[in-house]
Amino acid sequence: MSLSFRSVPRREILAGLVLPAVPLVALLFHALSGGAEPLGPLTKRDVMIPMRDGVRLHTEIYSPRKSSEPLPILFVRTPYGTEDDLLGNSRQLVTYADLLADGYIFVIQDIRGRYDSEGQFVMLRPPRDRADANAIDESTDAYDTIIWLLANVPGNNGRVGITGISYPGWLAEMAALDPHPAVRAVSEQASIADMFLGDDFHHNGAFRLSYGFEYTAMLETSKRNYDFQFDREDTYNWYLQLGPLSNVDSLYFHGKLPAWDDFIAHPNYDEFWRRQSLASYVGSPKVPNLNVAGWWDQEDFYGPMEIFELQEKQDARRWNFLVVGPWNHGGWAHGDGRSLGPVNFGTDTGLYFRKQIQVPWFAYWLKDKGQLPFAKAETFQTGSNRWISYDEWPPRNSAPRSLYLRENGALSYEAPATTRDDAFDSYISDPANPVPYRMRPILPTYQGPGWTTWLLEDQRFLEQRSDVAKWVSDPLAEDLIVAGDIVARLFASTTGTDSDWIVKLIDVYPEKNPPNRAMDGYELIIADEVFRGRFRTSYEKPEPLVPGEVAEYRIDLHMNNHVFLRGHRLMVQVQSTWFPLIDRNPQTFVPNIFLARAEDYRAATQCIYRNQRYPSHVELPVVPR
Ligand code: PG9
Repeated sequence: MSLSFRSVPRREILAGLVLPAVPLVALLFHALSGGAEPLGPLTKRDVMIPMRDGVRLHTEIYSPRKSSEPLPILFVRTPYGTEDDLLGNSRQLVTYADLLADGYIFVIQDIRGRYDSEGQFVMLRPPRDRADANAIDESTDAYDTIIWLLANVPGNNGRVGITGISYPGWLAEMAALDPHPAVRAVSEQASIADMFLGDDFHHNGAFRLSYGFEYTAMLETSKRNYDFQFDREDTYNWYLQLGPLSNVDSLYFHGKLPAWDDFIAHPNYDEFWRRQSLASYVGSPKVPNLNVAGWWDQEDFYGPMEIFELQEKQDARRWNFLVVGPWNHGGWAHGDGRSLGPVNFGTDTGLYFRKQIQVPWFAYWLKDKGQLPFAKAETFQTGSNRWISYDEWPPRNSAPRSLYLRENGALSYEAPATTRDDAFDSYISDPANPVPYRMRPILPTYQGPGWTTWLLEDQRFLEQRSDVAKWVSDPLAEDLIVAGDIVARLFASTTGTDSDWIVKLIDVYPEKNPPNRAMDGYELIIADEVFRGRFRTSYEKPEPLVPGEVAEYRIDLHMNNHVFLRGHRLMVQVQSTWFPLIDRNPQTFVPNIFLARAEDYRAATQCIYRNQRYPSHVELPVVPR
């Protein structure tokens, strides 16, 4: 027998009316639960739950019919709809199949203003003003829902776990800021933490054009997801022909999409971004929190790492946990996780996470069962391809070691000795011909597999570009283990008055790679980031760069856990466009790039220095062997 579903039509609180079991989903569950059916079919209820201000939120409740004991509630909130299949059951049941097979009442809810919920949607609604007793936010909506669930869902054990991936992960984190006492565990997974500094909309102040544009259109055109209709296949061309960013509103959005209006109104790190940033709210965890991230997350890697770090500063109760695996955005939630793009990890990382980490972790807090699966952090070390459990993250035993950009395209542990002013490499960055961030054609973000694996694309596709500078090490004589924060220190000048700097740290496979010939000579990104030069001294008050003057840029390439294997080489690439992932920097300082004119976009000559005074390098957190 298998877990199966009984479906009821969507209406306000329906009692008793139960349709026949749904065979398709039942079969799927049968497979996912290994054929066991401890809990019988699930009953679905579709309800509208009133919040404190009278707004009602559409909520689906799936309860096992055969449990011998009261069960905890697993609660997910979402702006993307409950994703009902043709038979009316949420596809999210499959995402959480391993957990549900362990025995939970599953609840999924449309947030305010989305899909079948009432009220108004606000993109990443900031926490309420506590001085206003009538104010609401995502935290109060979670709280009010839980009050209702505890009173109205039979068979619950009085405990609630909240989880979600990405926007739903952020919603879980918001619920955890001010949790209802019944919330005993939260797992934010790929939550955003700061949309100006590191997540979907900007990185270090550089605007993520394709994502920012397409996501805003998707969420704010209608209550239901909407796909912007491009008139051609390759969006690289579309975005280039768009011209300056100001054309977005004049040609397409016409001031009707609030999130886009906010991008224009807040080009710098002001109160708007600070109010939204989790750094303003997250401190000591109020409930146990399992933070989950993927090394190749193309959307929100910064968020979960930042939340873990913020909570780690005040974690006296040891309620702060971290799991990072070799995944793209949300990749831990489906499939076996044995490979990503062309990279094979030799083990089922996704299954391991779902069965060996997520299930026991929630069972420990919500059912008083078993043991915690690890103490503080468990991260997958790529290269050696194994899970490592840590009492502390980043690990204490790593120490920074500098890898210098040198003459003739070399990378070396030895700092440059030359004092020559002309010891630099240079390239021309032309906004009229920006470097594509992945191989073209670049389909719309959510179309095809391109977006979800672009971070793993072979960087040799850029070989012919003269505007990508690169430096390569000799083949490694022994394995190089890197665990912790990787930081680039770039000394650079431009002939313009503003500039972007993109740095990539790449693992170069041997020309002949016998374990997997498909990876011969492959150039795999391990760490990367963009920095918008105008914010060099302050994100609040950008300043023009002085043409020709060398400036230092500290660019955090973020945490990692990777072994560069013997025989591999390291490569650093630097470029100034990454299009249309990042909007083109005009390279002429203007107060607000969203209002730049076509004539502000100009080519500039970029110089990356490598002498005694300006020793550009990358700091690697090296673990002794
Ligand atoms: N990366 C998506 C997102 C999260 C939060 C705000 C905006 C976008 C997501 O996958 O949900």
